[in-house]
Amino acid sequence: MGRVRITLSECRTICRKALQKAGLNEGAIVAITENITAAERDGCRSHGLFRLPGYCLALQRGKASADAVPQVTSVAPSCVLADARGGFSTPATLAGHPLLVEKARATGVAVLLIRNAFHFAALWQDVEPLAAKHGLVAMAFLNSKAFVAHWPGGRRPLYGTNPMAFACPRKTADGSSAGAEPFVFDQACATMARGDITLAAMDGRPIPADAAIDANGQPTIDAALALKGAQLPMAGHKGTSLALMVELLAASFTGDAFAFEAAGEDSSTPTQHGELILAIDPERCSAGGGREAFLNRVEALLQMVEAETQAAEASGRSMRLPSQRRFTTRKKAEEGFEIDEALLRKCQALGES
Ligand code: NDP
Ligand code: PYC
Repeated sequence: MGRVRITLSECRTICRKALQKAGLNEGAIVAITENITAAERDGCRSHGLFRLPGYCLALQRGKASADAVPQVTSVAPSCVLADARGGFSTPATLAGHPLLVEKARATGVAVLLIRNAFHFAALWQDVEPLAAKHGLVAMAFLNSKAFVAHWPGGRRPLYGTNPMAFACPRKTADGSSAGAEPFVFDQACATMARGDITLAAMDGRPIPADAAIDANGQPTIDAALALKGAQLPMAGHKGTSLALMVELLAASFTGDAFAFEAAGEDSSTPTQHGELILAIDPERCSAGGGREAFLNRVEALLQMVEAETQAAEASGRSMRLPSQRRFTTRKKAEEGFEIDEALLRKCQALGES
C-alpha cells in the first residue's frame, strides 16, 4: 500500500469514531482528537494517527480509565496540580492550563504538575498555547518508559526518551504580539524519539549510527535491533544529564514513575508518567521594563537569526529556526496531508462496528 491524502476534518472524524468505540468520555475524545490532528497537521508523524491504535488498546485493556475526569487543585500560590485520575494526559493538561495562567499572572512564575496520567503525545502542544494565546514563556518536561541507556558506559535502558518543550511569545512585524507565531522547540533527550525508531523499523529504514545500541551493546543502524537494545541520549554525556534532569523534574514533584520503574510496561500503549510545566509572565518578571521590553529583546535575537538564515539561503546553505518547519507544514495542511494507507485503514477500522 502507498500513501493517500486526507483532510484535517477526515482525520478528526477517524479519531473521534475510534475513541468513541473504545468507550472514552466526550471531554477526553475532544482533547485527544485535537491533539492527534494537530500532530498530523504539523507533520509530526510519530505522534499523530500512528498513536491512535495505542490509545484505543489502552482503553480496551482497562489500562487507562475511559471515564476519568481530571481534577485541578491549587497546591501553593505558584503551584497547580492536575490529577488525570488514571486517564490520558492531554485532557488533564488542558484542564490545568487556566489556573496555571492565572497563577503565573498573579505571582510571575507558576508550575503545573500533571500526575496519574497516561502519556502518548507530542509535547509542544502543552506549551505553544501558553505563549501564543497568553503571552507566557513556558517549558514542559515529561519522562517516559525506560528506552535510553546512561551514556557513555551504560548498556541497559534506564531513562525515558524524555522530551522537553519551550515556547516564547513573539511580536508580529507591525509590533503587536497578538497572532504572532511564538518561538517553539520540542525535542527528546534521546537522539531519536522512540516513535521515530518504531516508524523506521516499520518502513525498513536505517537509523543514524549514534541513535542506539543493540542488545549486545554494539552501535547499530538497524531500527529493529535498536528496539531490542537501548537508545542513546543526544549529544553523549550532555544528553544523559538532560535525561536525568527531566526524570527528576517530571517524576519527583509529581510522585509518578521514573522511567526505570516503568521498564516492564508495554510500549505499544501509553505509559503512566509525570509532567511539569513551568510558566513565566514577562510582564511580572522582566527586569528591563515589563512585557514590551522583554518582547523587544526576544526580537533582537530572533530577527538576527532570521537575517542570518536569509544570508545562508542566498549562499545555498540551509538554516532555520526550530518550529519554522512545523508552522510551514501547518499552513499547507489546510489543503490536507499525506498518510500511509495501511495506517489509515487500521485507524478507520478501529471506529467501525
Ligand atoms: P526532532 O528531532 O524532530 O525536532 C526537535 C526540535 O528541533 C524541533 O523543535 C524541530 O523543529 C527542531 N529542528 C529539527 N531540525 C532542525 C533544523 N535543521 N534546524 C533548526 N531546528 C530544527 O524531535 P524529536 O525526534 O526529538 O521528538 C519528536 C516528537 O516526539 C516531539 O514532538 C516530542 O515531544 C515527541 N516525544 C514524545 C514523548 C512522550 O513521551 N510523549 C517522548 C519523546 C518524544 P520543527 O518541529 O520545526 O522541525
Ligand atoms: O516517541 O519516544 C517517544 C515516545 C515515548 C512515549 C510516547 N512517545
